Amino acid sequence: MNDVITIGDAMITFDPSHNGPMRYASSFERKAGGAEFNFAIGCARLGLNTGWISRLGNDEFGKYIRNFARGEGIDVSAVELKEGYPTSLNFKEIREDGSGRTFYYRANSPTETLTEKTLDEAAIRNARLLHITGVFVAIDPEKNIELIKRAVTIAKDNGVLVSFDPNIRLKLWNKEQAKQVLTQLLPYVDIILTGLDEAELLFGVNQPDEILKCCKRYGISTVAIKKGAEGAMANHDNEWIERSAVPPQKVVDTVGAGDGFDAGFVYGVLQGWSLEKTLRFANTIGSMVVSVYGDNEGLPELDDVLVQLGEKEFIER
Ligand code: KDG
Repeated sequence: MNDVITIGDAMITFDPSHNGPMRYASSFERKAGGAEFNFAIGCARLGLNTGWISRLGNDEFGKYIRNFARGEGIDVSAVELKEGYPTSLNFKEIREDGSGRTFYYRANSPTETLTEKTLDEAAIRNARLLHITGVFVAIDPEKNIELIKRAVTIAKDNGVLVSFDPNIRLKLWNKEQAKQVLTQLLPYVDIILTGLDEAELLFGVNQPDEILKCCKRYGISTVAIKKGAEGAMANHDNEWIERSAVPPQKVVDTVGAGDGFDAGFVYGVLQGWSLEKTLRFANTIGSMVVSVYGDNEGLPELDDVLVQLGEKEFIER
């Protein structure tokens, strides 16, 4: 039985060897990324039994990603390699402040072969929490919204918590389409992990109390608002808890910080921690991620977070 299950694609991520416009980057390091994939890695490193439902190309890149996930201890029994669908690619541009742009090559995605019929329903039924994000839906909105609706229905019918990060990627779809499609998922969500801009896109409001009201209308019981360098706030039982960000040692690459926060938040929820403790933990992970190049290399193991929080001694040698 897994603690956590997630559904989504992963891509080969090419990280440039130097910062600046990508057209001038002539050498790249081959890595792997993808929002749900990063989340799964984050959970697994914290010690949660984590499963990932996906499809990759039956090619060298697909095999690399599956091996990578397996090496992280992720249950890949619901990951299949598909002939005729190349594993997707993502070239990154990184700017001096650590922010970046992505250039996707994800047409003909292997996840097109992941359908309601081929969904591993038992993997969802047997988990404690299902994590979904808007990225996977955006790859093929018409098909994937039905697939994810099926997944969250199974979760609800079996008492599995549902966490949702809108993860709006405007390179994959436009705002109107994202809103129209993603709001269909909200009635099934228990925990929303969102940026303010994403909440505004979904709900048309941008003040925390207004966002909370909208979430309540959908029956969402826990709301976490991620504010990047300003930290995060969360609400369960009507009380807002706000925590400033943990200042990172340095900011080199901000991609994946939100996925790390999500993994940390879900970890706290599954441990039954207070919102305060959960936020502090999740913020710490977000800050650790931005200090390391790569979409998931900075995701810490549990002990690393505890050292960072001053709850465990760091022994160098
Ligand atoms: O959240 C980080 C991911 O978005 C990144 O690893 C890859 O751009 C990406 C995507 O769309 O999944």
